[in-house]
This record gives sequence, structure tokens and C-alpha cells, in this order.
Amino acid sequence: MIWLKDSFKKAYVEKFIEIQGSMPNTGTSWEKYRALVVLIKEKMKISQAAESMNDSSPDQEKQVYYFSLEFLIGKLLSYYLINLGIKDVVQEGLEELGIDLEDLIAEENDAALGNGGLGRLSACYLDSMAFLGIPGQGNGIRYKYGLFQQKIVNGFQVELPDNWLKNEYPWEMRKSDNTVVVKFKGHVRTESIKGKLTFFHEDYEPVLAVPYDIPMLGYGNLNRINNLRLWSAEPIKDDLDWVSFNQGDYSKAVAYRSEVEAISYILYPEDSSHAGRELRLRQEYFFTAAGLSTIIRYFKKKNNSFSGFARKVAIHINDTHPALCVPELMRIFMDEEDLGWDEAWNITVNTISFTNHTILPEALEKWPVEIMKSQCPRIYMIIEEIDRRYREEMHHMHPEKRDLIEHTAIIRDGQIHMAHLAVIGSNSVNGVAELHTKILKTQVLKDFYTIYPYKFNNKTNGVSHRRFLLEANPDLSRLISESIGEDWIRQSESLEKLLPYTSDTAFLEKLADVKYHNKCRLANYINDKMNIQVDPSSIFDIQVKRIHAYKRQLLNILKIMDLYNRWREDPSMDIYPTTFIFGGKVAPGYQYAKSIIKLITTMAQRINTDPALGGKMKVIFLENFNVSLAEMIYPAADISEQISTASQEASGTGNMKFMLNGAITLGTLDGANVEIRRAVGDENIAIFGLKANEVMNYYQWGGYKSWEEYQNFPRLKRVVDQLVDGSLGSSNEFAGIYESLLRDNDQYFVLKDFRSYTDTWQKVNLWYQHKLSWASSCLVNIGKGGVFSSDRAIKEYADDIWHVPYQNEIPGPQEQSG
Ligand code: F58
Repeated sequence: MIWLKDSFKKAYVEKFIEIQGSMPNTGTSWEKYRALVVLIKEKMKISQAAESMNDSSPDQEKQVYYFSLEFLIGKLLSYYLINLGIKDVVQEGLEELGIDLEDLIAEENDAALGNGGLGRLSACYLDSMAFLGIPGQGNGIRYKYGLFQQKIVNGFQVELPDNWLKNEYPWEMRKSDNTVVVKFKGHVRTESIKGKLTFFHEDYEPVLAVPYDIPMLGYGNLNRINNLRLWSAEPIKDDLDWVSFNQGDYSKAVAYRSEVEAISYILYPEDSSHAGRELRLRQEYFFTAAGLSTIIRYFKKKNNSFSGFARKVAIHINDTHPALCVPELMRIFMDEEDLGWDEAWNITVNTISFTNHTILPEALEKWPVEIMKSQCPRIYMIIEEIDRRYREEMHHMHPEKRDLIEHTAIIRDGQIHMAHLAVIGSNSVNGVAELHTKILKTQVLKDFYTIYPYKFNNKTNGVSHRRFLLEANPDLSRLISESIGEDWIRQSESLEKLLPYTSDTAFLEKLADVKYHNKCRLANYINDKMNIQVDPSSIFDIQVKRIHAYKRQLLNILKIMDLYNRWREDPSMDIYPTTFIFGGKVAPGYQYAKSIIKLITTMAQRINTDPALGGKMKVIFLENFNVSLAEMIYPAADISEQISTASQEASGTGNMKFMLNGAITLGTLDGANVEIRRAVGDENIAIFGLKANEVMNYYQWGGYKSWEEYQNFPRLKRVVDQLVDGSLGSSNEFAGIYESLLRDNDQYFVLKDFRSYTDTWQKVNLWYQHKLSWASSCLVNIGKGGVFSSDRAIKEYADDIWHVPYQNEIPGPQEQSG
């Protein structure tokens, strides 16, 4: 325990006076929040350089660097208080000072430096690395504006800027001393010096990369504080001089400043399509180059040769966004450290590993050669050389396979294929669920799989069960700990000890009570925010995630339209009252998905105000889905909608968060749903729809006719027609959706899966009415959820990819002295 209550109170009051010059009771909530964060940081000695804290020995431990353009860390205060084992002490201490901890927690900004699954995954992974005692550092961008805030106005999404740094962000520490220069544009002069070709990058545009560090505190592991390093782009101080002020070109100087600042200005809100913009490439090179320079500087402090580099450093690239690590590391080794190509290449490949998160073709990054050449001329030269050598080697190995070389080359048709660069330049390529990895091996990257079968492996995603269960669902956590002890917090697989309770009626009733309580909490939130009353004893059927055609929120709302039609016709229909809840953001330019939000909100308006339904059905679209809201939603769910077109969702992670909170998955056999089904058994999950191989066969060979589905099922025809026949208002709002289903032959098989989806939903609805059977299945989901913890995933990465040790026996925070 780092504090007892009285010593905490004393320390807090002193800290507040030191910062504000007055007593806490005179301060604002923000000031009180900041004083608490500052106090925690000081107590944990976080202000020391994270790197020196973690490694004071002369012989460096192997470090893992997790490079990602996105880290969706959410709020930290409450979670860190739990991890430090002091939440109760702090809460009580503050209460005695007349301060409500909840008010301070509310002051914190939800740091939204990510779009969705990929960004949240990196935050969960840093969390588990800290917990497991792995020296693991995150490397990303300190965006001035995080993911936009979503408002729903007249049923439409409106985007507002997320100015999360408006006040100071007290967790971060600016480390000006570690600033580095990243060079863009210019040209490369080649000179032969003593018979060796030497490269000089000249007339470049210098960009200062200034690091800000955020501590990563794992549960109980107070000796290992990891670091998330986020880079901010700044012009060099004398920018006016540097550009051309001396020559009187003031406007050019101003342009330079804004071009530089643009690099860390905003997180790209595209979650599934690649934004082929120059600025995005500049972001990618910026944080890659800055991060690598830190790694090299630190490595050189402890080592005098690079030969052992790959034994001391693992660099993980989260999707292809940091794939420029490959040529940049080569550049550093060759141009700055004087290594030859072969040695540099060996070390680079042995150091870097790569995770792919998507098979959607539109999300696979490609850069036009011209852009790369003009923004990063030296990097482009190196990519060209990697490509040339790769082609040459393949030609030697497989002279007869010209196609293979063309399909796998890095540069083709004037484009640089980043996934190819990542595969060729790394020692490990992993997918994020078994099915996804199989699709990578047999379809998307199949040629590479024949060349480098040994590089491919699966690492099924995991989520932080301490954040999404322990913190998010305190009542359930208490019930679990009272029954099976607290081991599950550190060993998620211990949740299996709950399984014997599946036949314990008293326990199941308590479980149902906890769920009811969590539903009340969400119902109150909905009432406060939207002034709509929902019945907490109705089924909460929830789909929250980014809105995208392949995730098929459309299928869900068509099901609701169908149900509404039927209910109106037959008010005595035996369906248990249900509240349908949606949440999620759409990329601002993605019109189709925006019209799906409008369809949901249009139906919500209609259904929620229809007196004929007697409140049996409600539809809610919760605006601004983010990590904090997610923490309230998962614990309140009965049904977890995971209904993507089979093969398209690489893994999904929301499915795991719902499961850990005892919701039943209604889903397709896609992504990690396949493994969830295997874990819980067929009787504890509801599966429907086409299988991945069926979908892929249709994609490959054709044969699907959405029109036939529409014609042959009157209930389906009716809801599809309602999109355009004036039933939903006179505007032509949903014509695009209608056409996607019929004229464009329904790319995501919404019509094809409609029948089995609605049938399965109805069975689930019936099942819910058997309270004990339902609760027992919920419990199986919780008990089997442990394997989907990010601790398990990170142990697999540590064992198979990074080759770093981790701690298995971790004491709880209470058992440590400070
Ligand atoms: C997601 N990808 C996958 N990408 O869709 C999901 O199945 C998986 O569970 C998750 O990664 C974690 O592995 C995802 O979120 C993005 O948001 C990218 C952002 C940048 C542009 C391309 C998509």
C-alpha cells in the first residue's frame, strides 16, 4: 500500500497548497483533479526518465517498442488508482476533505487518439505489458485533436473537434531534451568517399519531433512503469530565419510553420479506408523516424556494437502505418552507423515484427511513388533497393514464377505496397484471430505464405479484463471475487472457477441482479442525456462499434423494422420487450454509413413515440461512443450483436468485452466469434448466417443474387421497400441503401443472412425468458472469457515473437510496500 488514508490526506492537501497556493476546498474540480494526478506521479517517481527507471543495469534488458498511429487510452485516473491499489483510500480520504472522487474523474479528458479496435488494442497491450513486467514502450503521435466528438442533430452525425489538450493534460510530461529532427523533402546527393558511396540529404525541411511521455501503470506492478511516448511536430525555433525571412519571404515562413504543425494536428478519422493523402504519409514517417532515433540513442548508451541489436530490441508495427520502420532503420544503420547493406538488413528483419488487422482491400495502404520520392527521398531510394534485391532473390529462387514476383513486389504500377514492405522487412507476420490468419495465409497474402511460411502466425486479440471488467463492472467484480477469490484479476483464466456456479440458483440470481443494476445505470444515463425512458427489465440488445457496411448495422435495423411491422400487426405477438441500443462513429466522408445512422435514428424516433407499442420496443442511438461510454455499456448488455459479414471482421474485440461482462453473443462465424463459440460451446452462443468460405466463394465465383432473396421473402421485401416507398418520410434519404442492396447486389450479404438472423434473434428472445438457463449461459461466457484477456495475448507475443521474459507471479497492489 503506497498510502494510508491519513498520510494520503496530508500529502494531498500539501500538494494542493503547493500548486494552487490555497486550500483544496477553495479550488475548482479541475484543480483538484490536477493536484491528485501530480501527487500520484510524484509518489510513483514517474517524473524520472522512464527509460532509466526501467533499466539501471549496465546490461540492457530486451525492450519491446510498440509502434502505432493510434492509442485509444481513454481515461487513466480511476484505472490507475485501482492498479495502485489505492482507490478506496483516496476516495475515503477525499471524502473526508469534502471532495467527491467521481467529480475529479469526470474532469479527465477521454484521450481518444484512435479510431476503434486497432487503437484500443494497442492501449490494452501496453497495459498488459506493464502488468507482466515486460519493458514495453508505446510510440505514437500526440495529436492536438483526437477523434472527433459526435453529436446527433436531426438524426444525422455532426462532427465536432476534440480539443482534448485545451486544458493541460497532467499525465503527460514534455521531454524537450529528447527532441529530434526529422527530415522531409529536399534531395539526396551521392558521393563516393574513399570508395564508398555516401548519401547526403540536402535542402531538407527540418521538423522538430518533441516527445511527451505518458506513464503506463500496470496492475500491482509498481516496479515496472512503462512509457507511452507521443511525438508532437514543431517548427525549428528560428523558423523565420531558416526558411527565407532573410530574403523577405515571410509567407513562405508562415507556410512552413503550418505545414509542420499539421503533422501532429489531427488523427485521421478513417477507420477502414486508406486516406491517400500526403499528410498521412508525413505522419507515418514522422513518428517512425522520431521513435527509431530514440531507440538507437538509448541502445548506444548501453552497447558499443549493433551486432546484438535484435537481441535487445523488438520493434512491433501495428498494421502497416509504421512500416517505414523498415527503410528508416536501414537508413540509420547504413548512413549514420556505417553498416553495410547485408548486416543492416539482417538486423532490421530480425528486429521488426508486423500485425495485420484487416483484409479489406481498401484499407491496404499503398503510396504513389511520386509522393514518397518527394517527401522522403532517401527512404524512397532504400525502398527501391529493397524491392530490387527482393525481385532478384526471388528470381534466383523461383525463376519460373514470374507472377509470384509481380504479385509480391513492393513497387508495382507506380505504387508502393506497404503490406509487402512490412512482410518482406519483418521476421513475423501475424493475424488477429485464427480465421483471419487462415485467410491471410490462403488468400490475401497467400503468395508470401508460400515464400515465408515460417513468418506467419496467429495471435488472437485480447482485451484488458481489468479495465473492461474489474473497473467497468465493480458489482460483478465483487460478486466474482466473493465467490472465487481475487486470483482472476491477475490470472484471467481463473475465471473458469466460476463454472461450477452455473447450477447454483442463488448465485445466478445474484448475477441477474448485478446485470439489472448495470442496466438501470445505463437507463438513467439514457434518460439524462436523451430524455427517453427505457425499461431496465427489457432485454438490452446492443451493437456498439464503428459504423461500417461490413459490420452490418443495416442488418440489425432491418430486423428492427421487420419486428416493428409484425408487432403493429399483431400486438399479442409473444416477443419479450427489447431495447435496441446502437453506438458508434462514422468517418466524416463515408456517406453511406452516415445514412445508416440516419435510418437508425429515424426508426428510433418512430418506434419510441408509437403509443401502439406500449413501450415494448425502444431504439436508442447513443451519441459519441468512446472508451468511457463503452465502460458503462458493456456491463449492461444482454445481447452482444457481432454480425459482420463472415470473413470481413479480422477479429473484433468488443465481442470479448461483452462476453466478459456476461452478455450472450448473437453473431456470425467471423473473426474471434469462432473462438468464442469454441470456448463457450454451441449452447451458450447464438450463431447464424453464411460462413466465411461461403462468402469468399461468392466473392470469387459469383452466384449470389440479392434480388432473389428479396423476391422470395415477403417480410424482407417489405422492409427493403419501406426504405424508398415514403414510409420513412418523403425525402430520398435511403435510396442509396436500397440501391446497394438491390442494384449493387448487396456486397455484404445483408439480404442473404436476413432470414437466419431474424429467426435466430427470435430464439434468443425466447431463451431470455428462461431466466435461469439464460443466466447460466451468461456465467459460462464470463467463466470462459479469461482466455480473451490481453494478458494471454501479450504472453503469446512475448513467447513467440518478441522473445522476452515476463513475470508470472505478480503480487497484488495491496501486498506491496511503498
Ligand atoms: C480492427 N481494425 C479490425 N482498423 O477491424 C478488428 O476486427 C480488429 O479486432 C481490430 O482492428 C484489432 O485487431 C481497425 O480498427 C483501423 O481502424 C484502421 C485505421 C487506419 C486506416 C485503416 C483502418
